[in-house]
Amino acid sequence: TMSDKYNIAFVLGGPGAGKGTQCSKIVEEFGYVHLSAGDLLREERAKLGSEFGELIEGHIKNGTIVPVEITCSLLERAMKDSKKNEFLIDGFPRNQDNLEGWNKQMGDKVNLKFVLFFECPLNVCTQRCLDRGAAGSGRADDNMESLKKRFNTYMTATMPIIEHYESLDLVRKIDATQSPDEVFEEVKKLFT
Ligand code: UP5
Ligand code: MG
Repeated sequence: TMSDKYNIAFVLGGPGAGKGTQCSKIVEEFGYVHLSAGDLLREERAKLGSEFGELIEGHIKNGTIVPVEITCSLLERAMKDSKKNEFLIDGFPRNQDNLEGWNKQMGDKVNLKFVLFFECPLNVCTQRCLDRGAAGSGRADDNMESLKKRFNTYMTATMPIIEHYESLDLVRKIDATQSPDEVFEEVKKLFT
């Protein structure tokens, strides 16, 4: 039955579209567990003696995508450790390698409810990330040089994944240009 599987929603959208911000609101109101693949990778990178630290750092600075074996294992471990059953998986899957690796490792263990897609134009996303960098985010990729690369990866590698899920009628598209509260009004409708 469905009930012995994890219920998940993937959360996608460009860099700075507001995935993390909206996930926090969903957690508050609907009690999902939020797992940001980027946050898990940054945590893993920061671990003393992590064998993947340098590899992760390189990918994040260049806006390229970490091999799926690493990301998928971090996600599965976090899911197990949480002892919960409902997850928002934020910022994943981002390319074909991610999609195939996930399906192979997790396909039988999850029920994918939908893919929440935050649509936000490049200029708005860029400004949000630059503002966050200027405010001291400490993120190695909140600078113009990394942002150009993040966007390039998003357009060439991640959009095809969104299109794949669109063809399965699983994408729920949200205009992410309004204020966080206004965006959340739209998000809520999908969870109630
Ligand atoms: N903000 C948010 N919503 C706003 C709104 N409605 N109006 C005005 N401002 C708004 O928001 C970004 C900023 O904008 C914040 O300052 C926020 O206050 C403001 P946030 O909610 O953080 O947006 P988010 O979409 O989560 O942006 P993030 O920068 O996290 O997106 P990315 O997708 O670029 O970053 P992520 O952490 O997912 O990935 C980083 C890198 O990790 C990738 O480039 C890649 O190298 C690597 N990675 C992998 O290799 N594999 C993975 O599976 C995942 C990541
Ligand atoms: Mg994020």
